[in-house]
Amino acid sequence: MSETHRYDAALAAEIEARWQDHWERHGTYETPNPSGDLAGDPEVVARPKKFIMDMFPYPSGAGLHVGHPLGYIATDVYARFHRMSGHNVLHALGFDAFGLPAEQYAVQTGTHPRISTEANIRTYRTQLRRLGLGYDPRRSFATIDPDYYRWTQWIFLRIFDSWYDREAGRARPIAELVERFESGEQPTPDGRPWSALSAAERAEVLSDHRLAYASQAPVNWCPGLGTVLANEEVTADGRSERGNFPVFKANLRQWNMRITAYADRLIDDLDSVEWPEAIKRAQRNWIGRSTGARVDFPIDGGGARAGDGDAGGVVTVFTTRQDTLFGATYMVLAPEHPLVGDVVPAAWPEGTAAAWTGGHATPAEAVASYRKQAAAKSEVERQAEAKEKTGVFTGAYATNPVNGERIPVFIADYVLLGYGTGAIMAVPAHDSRDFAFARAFELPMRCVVEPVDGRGTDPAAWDESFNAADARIINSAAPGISLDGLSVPEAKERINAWLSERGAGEGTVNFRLRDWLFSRQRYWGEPFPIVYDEDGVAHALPDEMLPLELPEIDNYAPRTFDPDDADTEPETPLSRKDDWVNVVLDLGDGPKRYRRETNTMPNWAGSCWYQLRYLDPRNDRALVDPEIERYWMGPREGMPTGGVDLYIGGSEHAVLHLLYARFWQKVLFDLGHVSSAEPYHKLFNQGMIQAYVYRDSRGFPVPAAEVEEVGDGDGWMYEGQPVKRELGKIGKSLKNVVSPDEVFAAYGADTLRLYEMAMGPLDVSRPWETRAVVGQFRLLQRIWRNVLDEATGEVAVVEDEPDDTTLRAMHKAIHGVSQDLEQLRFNTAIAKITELNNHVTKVPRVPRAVAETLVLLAAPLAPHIAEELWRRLGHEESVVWAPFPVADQNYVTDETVTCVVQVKGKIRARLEVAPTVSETELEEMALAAPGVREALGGAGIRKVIVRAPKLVNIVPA
Ligand code: ANZ
Repeated sequence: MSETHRYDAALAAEIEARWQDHWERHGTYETPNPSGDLAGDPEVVARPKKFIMDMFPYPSGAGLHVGHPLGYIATDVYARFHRMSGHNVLHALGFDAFGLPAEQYAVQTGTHPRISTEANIRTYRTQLRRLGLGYDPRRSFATIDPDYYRWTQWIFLRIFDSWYDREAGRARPIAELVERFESGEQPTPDGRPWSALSAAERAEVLSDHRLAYASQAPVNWCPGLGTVLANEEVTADGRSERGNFPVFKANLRQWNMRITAYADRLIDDLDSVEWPEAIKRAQRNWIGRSTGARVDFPIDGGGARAGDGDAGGVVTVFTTRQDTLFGATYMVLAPEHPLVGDVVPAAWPEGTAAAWTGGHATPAEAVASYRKQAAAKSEVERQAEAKEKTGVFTGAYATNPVNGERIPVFIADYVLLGYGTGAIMAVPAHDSRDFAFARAFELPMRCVVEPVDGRGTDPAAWDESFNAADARIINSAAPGISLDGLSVPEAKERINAWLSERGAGEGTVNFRLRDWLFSRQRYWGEPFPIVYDEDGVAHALPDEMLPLELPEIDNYAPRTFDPDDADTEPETPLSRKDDWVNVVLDLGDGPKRYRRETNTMPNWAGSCWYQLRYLDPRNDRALVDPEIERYWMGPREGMPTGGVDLYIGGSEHAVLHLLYARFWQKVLFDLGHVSSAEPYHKLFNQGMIQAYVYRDSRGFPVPAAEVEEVGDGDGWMYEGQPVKRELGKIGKSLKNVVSPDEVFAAYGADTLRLYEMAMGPLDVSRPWETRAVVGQFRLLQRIWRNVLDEATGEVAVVEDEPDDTTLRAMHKAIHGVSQDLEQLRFNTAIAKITELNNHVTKVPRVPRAVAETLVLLAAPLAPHIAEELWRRLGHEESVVWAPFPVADQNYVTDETVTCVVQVKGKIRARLEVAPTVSETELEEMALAAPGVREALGGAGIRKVIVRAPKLVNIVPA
């Protein structure tokens, strides 16, 4: 104990350490489950639940800086507030611990990634504990724990062992598909009976349906990292998000997750969750649902296979504007489209314009040369709106199915192979890219939609004007079909019907989303619970063989290559451990030789389901007990798809973690393992804490802590040289790291918590200012002094009732702080506490009721000092479980205000009303006032103008 009883850094440190120990010893933050090994107090279980979660951290070697805990403090305040407001609150934190940094560190130092990762986790735990975060310690885990990744592997196997039934709109066990093949209910692809297929053939058929499947396909190969990457991990300019290495398309056999099967539900269920609109939009755009049609165009090019009558003679396009089919005056295939080779004739058709040939002697030469040119560009470059359109004629012609017109077929790089069908019908009159191309190649245009008046002069506005509900189709009639006069939606419908009748296409929905590439050529990830038999058929390990633990190996490094060498192939670290790879196993049909899968799962796997493990962390029979899952996450009023009540994290995970986790949750939901179809009901993105970066004359950052301010605070010096100041991310590379440990030492954790919450609205980025932290420290000192005598340490409150003004100030604060905490407006809540505290400072002797209220209001934000004062005020029970005060509404509203009622501009009544009176209420009161009735004298009323709460103006008829 300090000698004086002044709230200073030493006293804060002593109080904080003492209560942190106390809370730990007493299991203060342990949350009871309704059943199972964490079952607890039924009275607490019976309360409404709140499951409050952070995006869990990756424990990096550098420990926490002051920017990291912003979200953790926010959820902690929210959780404490709800605990005090009568909820059973689940709040826990685990660690997302597989990942590249530990592996790279291992490669450099030879330290096993588990050792460095676990050391980092210990540092994090110490720092988080020092912040006074109220997590249930029994519910923490790391994704690298074999007890945890056992279930990651188990979920992988459930995904592997299921298929998507489109009719039922959900995943089902693959065994049920096998039954359908066996019974003939579902024909095999080549029509043979299921029993006639070999084991390998069956495996191949099933692989086309499994939600986790291995396939040979073009993938993102990053030689510089030695691994393949998911689309979500590749930047718009075709480089790895991590490390910024070039990424190439390579044809490799890899594991994929059939997330595309869920594309519709992933979009539709966004309507059931409370997420920031920007994140919903990012997901919708990433999934990219387009409703349109596929249309078949027969091609007669005279190429190798064209005209044979097989599929080689038909190119299918995807269009969202099938209503403009009559306006298609040429076709474009992506340069890499596999049918290009088939349609190219031996020689240029007679009369081919020189501009179309690119100066080449034959179509084959022209195509080969253009393909090479296109391969050198990234997708973004190819799609750039402003870019001059290039391309070359293939020498082939297609027939427009709707009017029999022959139209030339081009290849051009503005059409991408990976989208739709990789081929388009070009409608230059209504599509600006086609328009630019047609201009460049002097191709005909036909207007088939009448532009809506006043719009449609600028190609940039075409989309709107030619797509408008009042736009009409013109020039679109042929024998047997006419669209003329129809609106755009009507014409689309008519064409869809016509295409289906003729077998020439159909209405369809296209998605931008691709399946999720799920294997990595790394060591530090979950091993796949998959083995291959001698025919190369993949088998699931039986559940009893889980976890399949990562073996110890000598060399953790994935083989990396010259980052620019596309002609390399990945080599996994696990493949070098022969005795692990080649095994004899009994999978139920006797011992046989198998080869293990040597890829590992991507670092996203562990975070796809961790919300479920907090619920029932030690269950070794199931990933979560169904009753416990339903209790914490099941659907309820206002939450039709269930989920976590509040999830706080950064917005950078919009289409990565947040999309993958939703997908896994939905598969588990379909298979009946969970009752919630969405993992996270309410999502909130916190802003970033930035810090000043100081740069020298060469632009290099200098250590921010050693910079001195000069002049009027608008100049800065480092080692005698002037430096420039800007705001930036906190990090080692910018030399502006502020460690929470420094703040703990100077003021304590309660001050740090208050400061971070007071900096501004939670979702806004804000600059860290070490100098400003003391402001919150002073608030705590004043609260302390209002409760205790600093000289004696004795409680200084009196047992008198507060006077009326104090009661009003108190109840107003209770009311405002409760609302603010509920709405995550922590900064304004602190302002209200400050206001009440200032009021109390002016009261000569502080009544106990106000002092206690002040402590309770501050408890979620500054739990240590609150706990200490609460105890000194004589309470035996922890403040953590004390009821949050409830405002008496009688004191919340200001007494009354005077409302003037006028009739024809003359004052006829004065009413004393509540300031919150509603307009209708006020109108009724005004009309009922005797003076008003007299003035009206039975005349009707023409108009009543109400300006609540102060004025009503009545105009008689
Ligand atoms: C004819 C047409 C007329 C089109 C018109 C648009 C406007 P979203 O909405 O993004 O799905 N398209 C189709 N596949 C393509 C590919 N692989 N590469 C480049 N462009 C492609 O866009 C669908 C539209 O983009 C399709 O509709 C097609 O052009 C083009 F007035 O067909 B449209």
